[in-house]
Amino acid sequence: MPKKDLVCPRCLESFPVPLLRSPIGGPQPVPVPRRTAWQRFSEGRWGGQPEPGPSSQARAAASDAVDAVPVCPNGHRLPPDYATRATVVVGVVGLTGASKSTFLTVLVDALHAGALAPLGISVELDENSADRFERHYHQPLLVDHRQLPATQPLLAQGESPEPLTLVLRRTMQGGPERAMNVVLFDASGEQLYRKEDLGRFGKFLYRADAVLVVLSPGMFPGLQSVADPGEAALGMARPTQMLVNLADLLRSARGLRRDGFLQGISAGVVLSKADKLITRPDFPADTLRNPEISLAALPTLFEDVRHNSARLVDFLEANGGSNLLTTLLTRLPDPTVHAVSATGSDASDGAYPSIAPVGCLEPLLVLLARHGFLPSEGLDADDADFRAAGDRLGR
Ligand SMILES: Nc1nc2c(ncn2[C@@H]2O[C@H](COP(=O)(O)OP(=O)(O)OP(=O)(O)O)[C@@H](O)[C@H]2O)c(=O)[nH]1
Ligand SMILES: [Mg+2]
Ligand SMILES: [Zn+2]
Repeated sequence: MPKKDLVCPRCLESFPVPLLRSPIGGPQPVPVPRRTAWQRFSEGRWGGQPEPGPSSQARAAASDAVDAVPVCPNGHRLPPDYATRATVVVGVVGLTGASKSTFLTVLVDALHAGALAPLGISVELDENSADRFERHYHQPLLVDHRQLPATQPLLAQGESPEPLTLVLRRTMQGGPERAMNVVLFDASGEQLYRKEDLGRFGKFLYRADAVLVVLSPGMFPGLQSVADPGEAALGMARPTQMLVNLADLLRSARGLRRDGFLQGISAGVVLSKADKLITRPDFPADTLRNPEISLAALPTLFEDVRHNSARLVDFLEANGGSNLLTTLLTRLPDPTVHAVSATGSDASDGAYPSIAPVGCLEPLLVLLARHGFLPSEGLDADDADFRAAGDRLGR
């Protein structure tokens, strides 16, 4: 299999090898051999001793090369060691006002605060993302408790959605450390609906290894009593068209036919703002939860995910979402549906009294399992059937 291209965590451009930018010159596309650890060690120790071999000019050039920074073709500096880790690019998609930015904010905040520590996973935000995350997401929502503004659409050519990059590190007991880049990007809703905008935005979705589709309950005909202003008027045709466009785009990016299997792509569905649904008698309220997280409990957690996902599909179908759900389930690879509340409650007058996220981690845990970063036992129907059979046999 050909080696996967790298992807820039700033502009999502993909490229085979990083360019090297010297601190004094422009990009230099030829990789320059680095000095060995031994050379650096010995020079520092016995500096001033002219080494036999390269001229002083050649040494100066080599020294520039050491200081050269790896960059993408657009000149964005790559985070340290970025190219040595596998990267999963996650597109968070959904119509305007679905809760994409709000969900992303509480998710990244929880990860950064150590939510995956019980699984032996540490999470770091790369330097550039950390700054943007603080100013545009964390401070307004989680410190000031204000509603986030609508995400700006990408208008100009060359603009990119400015993703947030996380580095996940997992230390297996006694085993080698494994690390992965997770690049999350937030999409302005309207650009996933209109065909001409999808062309511009599609450039980024082309590169997605995972999609998290965020659906607001208010757009389902049976759930209009919980709609936010403007939501109920959207109707079901738009979100359905958005999913058809998205599925077509993911396939055409991989040269697949319309019904081709999307190998290596994972899909999760977030039923957002589920705090507004818990008082409805037909809503399976226990699907909105913060489950205990541990390696030992993961298989059970994933079995619950599958079970709850089926119940949420039934709930949404009964509330007028049949076409949309059919589109989702037939065009995206094996999606799981999750009840999520990013804030725990509605905002009033633009502010939240408090913020208590529920269910935000679950879609990410499934994503990590689908991309091989966590064991996936329990996620596939076969696993569960096998276990059930084992239980019946008294094993
Ligand atoms: N009750 C409740 N309301 C929420 C929740 N998450 C978001 N909302 C509401 O939905 C609004 C829109 O959320 P955003 O996160 O800005 O939506 P978005 O998908 O990023 O929208 P665009 O940027 O326009 O594409 C928020 O301002 C809140 O009023 C939630 O978990 N519970
Ligand atoms: Mg937004
Ligand atoms: Zn770039």
